[in-house]
Amino acid sequence: MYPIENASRAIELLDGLWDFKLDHGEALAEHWESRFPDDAEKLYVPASYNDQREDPAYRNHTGKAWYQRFCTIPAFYQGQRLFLRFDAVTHDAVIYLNGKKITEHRGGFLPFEVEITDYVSAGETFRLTVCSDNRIDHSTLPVGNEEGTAFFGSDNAQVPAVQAAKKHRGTVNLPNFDFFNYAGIQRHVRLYTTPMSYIKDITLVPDIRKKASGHDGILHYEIELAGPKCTTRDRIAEPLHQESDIRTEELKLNLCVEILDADGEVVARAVGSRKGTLCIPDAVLWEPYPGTPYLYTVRVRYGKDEYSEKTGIRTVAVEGTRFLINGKPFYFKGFGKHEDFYIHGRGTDDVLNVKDISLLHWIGANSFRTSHYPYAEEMYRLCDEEGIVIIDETPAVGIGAGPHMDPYTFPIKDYHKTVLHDLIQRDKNHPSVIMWSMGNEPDTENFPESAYEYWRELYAFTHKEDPADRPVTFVCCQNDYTRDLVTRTMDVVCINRYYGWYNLSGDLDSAVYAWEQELDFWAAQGKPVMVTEYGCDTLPGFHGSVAEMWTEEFQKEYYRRIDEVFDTRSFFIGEHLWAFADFNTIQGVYRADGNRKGLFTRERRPKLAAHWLKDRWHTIPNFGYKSDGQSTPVQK
Ligand code: GCB
Repeated sequence: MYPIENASRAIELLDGLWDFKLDHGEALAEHWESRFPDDAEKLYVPASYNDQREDPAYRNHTGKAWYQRFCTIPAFYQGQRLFLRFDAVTHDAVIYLNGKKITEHRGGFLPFEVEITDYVSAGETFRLTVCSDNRIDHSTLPVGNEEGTAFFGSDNAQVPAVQAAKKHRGTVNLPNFDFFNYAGIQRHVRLYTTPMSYIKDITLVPDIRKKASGHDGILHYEIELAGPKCTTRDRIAEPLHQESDIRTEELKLNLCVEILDADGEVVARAVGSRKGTLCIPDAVLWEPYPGTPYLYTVRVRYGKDEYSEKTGIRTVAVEGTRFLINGKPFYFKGFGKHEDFYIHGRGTDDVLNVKDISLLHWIGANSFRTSHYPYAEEMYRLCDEEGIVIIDETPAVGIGAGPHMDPYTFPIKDYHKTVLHDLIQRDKNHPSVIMWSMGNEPDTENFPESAYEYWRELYAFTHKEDPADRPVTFVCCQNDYTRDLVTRTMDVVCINRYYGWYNLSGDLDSAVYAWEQELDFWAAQGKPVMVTEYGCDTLPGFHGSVAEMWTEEFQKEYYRRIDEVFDTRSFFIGEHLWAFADFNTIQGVYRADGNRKGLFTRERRPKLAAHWLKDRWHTIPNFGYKSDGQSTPVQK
């Protein structure tokens, strides 16, 4: 659960300056976990380390990087449980406390925590050491290229990068994805407390029950408790009135679940049961902005512990070719995004999040996809409040690294399941999260049967894992869609297409033709279809009287022409442009200071097309757009 502070829980934020040193292979022998090198430098946490110093070694580092700081446990934490929580260390992490390894974690975009109550005492100062590792290969998510991939051509052996890679478990550490491989302690580190008996997890599943006039809100809840059983001495102070749903005398005295409305009034309450259903009469629903993203607070009290979580009452479903929120057909307007900004790279940035949501409102967007990894939890909390809808994506980008790479041979399926499990566990209670994306642009064309087996298994797994059973998808790469067997079986067909840019470059008549052809194919599949990426690199300030590639005029024309096609298809349920803002990538011949497909620059200035888009999107409603026909194929 996201750490919170209240009368029963405290948090020490361990952000700030840490000692830092890149490891070129010496750390193990020199035992940096016990004795940090004297020549360590200072670096800020949370942030990627890559751009914090004027040293190419920082920017291009492959391998381990070490952090250290001292922390003091306040004496008045005596008698509490102590946890260390890392919101994300990219990609892998090993954590040491006073030189002793206490936990490790694989994957750079999801939180992990470790209880340290038995390792330290209140009032004590301890040394916290973190070893992060940014190496990527076929066993990691996101996927890295390995020696033997087509990356270097046929004669790889003498390539310096490959030689260097030999030192690093054989990987060349070049991303098989198009964003800079930022690394380090990129999100908050916290020390937090709970009482000895505590609330470990809360699962909330909303529903709506129609009645003669209006509807009631339904909230199914399940609470996981941990620690020694509470005794009557721990009983919560306020008297409990509702006697129904009481399983045992013990719990009756010690467990209480309440729903509070936005004014803080209790509108539903249950006592004594870890699992149950609460009804909110005439509930106000959570609706995407400019509707009201109304939030209720679920307050759980157990003995001396208390935890509050905000959530919304809303439903999500796919019906025929429609995507329904609260039973109404929703049209996605938005972007694929990145966590990316100057200097701190992928580091948590709440100010930037607020700014980005404000820009989404400004331009009339209602949604985004967390391409290509789960974002910091603060962003989801903000979207709950601001009514922005999220397609929540795992870091499974780059599976299938070329025509000779059968995705089934990638040693990641079990790990991919773990990531899906952890993602759902982290984000399951957010009303803003309305669909899971299992990954981005795997190869589904060269080995269609293998791809089918791989993704269908994960699809079933994801549905089973989500207590709210949201729609599940993955995002399909530009390919021969007639060969692809699996995309058509997803709840929503999500396609990335670059007609007019990477293919049919600059030729918008042909791009429109290609879209029409392809949409005729998808129309026959009877599924809701949306575009999750389409776009063109655009240099701000670069203009032309003729709309040619790279100019601001071309970007506007590209979207204007293609959107006209989307508007004629009733099964087409949304447009996510690529990308929200320009972002940093590995250097390369296709990239001029990163990827420039943003509708906003990296510093968040709108490009010309953004103004055009603003006019378009403010006339397209969230609900009921093209609501005439639904599952009828090809309504041109
Ligand atoms: C894609 C990828 C995205 C890239 C984009 C591009 O298909 O999903 O990560 O940045 O193309 O601009 O090439």
